[in-house]
Amino acid sequence: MTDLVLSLDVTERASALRIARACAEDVDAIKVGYPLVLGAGLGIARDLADLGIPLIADFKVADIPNTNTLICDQVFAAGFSAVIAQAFPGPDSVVACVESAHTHGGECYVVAEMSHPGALTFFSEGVPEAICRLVVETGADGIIAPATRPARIRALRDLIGERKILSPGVGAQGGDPAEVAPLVDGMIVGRAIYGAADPAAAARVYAPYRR
Ligand code: NUP
Repeated sequence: MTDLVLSLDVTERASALRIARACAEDVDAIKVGYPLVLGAGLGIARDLADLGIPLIADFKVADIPNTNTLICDQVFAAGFSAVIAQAFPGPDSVVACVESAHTHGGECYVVAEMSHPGALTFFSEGVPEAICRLVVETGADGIIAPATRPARIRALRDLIGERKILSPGVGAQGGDPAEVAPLVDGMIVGRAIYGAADPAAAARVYAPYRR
């Protein structure tokens, strides 16, 4: 039904590689963000990419267009195949990420609505819907939408057509995989897998929901 994306938010290179190798058969992609890159260095991306698993850069890129281009070019040169950007800097900033991604044969996802409780302070009152329109206009490949609010995933799906939805919030944040998996293209799971005593076994819990 959906891809399983492991959010690898550990901070040590050895742990990251051990968990990634253990889970390689049981996940479809690995998402890497600031915790791991700041802890282990950007070279961790090449090490993980060499395992043959697609890598998503969760840097929530949110700057002026020129800086976004510089950031995304580094992301794709490092071995990532997708990048996550924020929409609030505006369409030209998102276009910079999309163009860099597509130039490198990669993808760009845009955060439409975040999964934590406080997200509703600003991701509300039509903002996620406006972001979805921006995603269509800019040619981005998909959105990040909250597994903690399946009704919102359904609402945003109607606005983005064939574009993809990656959804964090299953597991530690309380999202229910049985409810979320049929609604999304990728379910992002972090602590419930990498924090388990046996990460591979924890990843296999999600096997019934994978396509
Ligand atoms: O809205 C978002 N919610 C979220 O949790 C957007 C995200 N990118 N994330 C990320 O997904 C978060 O930073 C973490 O890396 C992962 C979820 O991890 P966990 O709650 O499953 O441990």
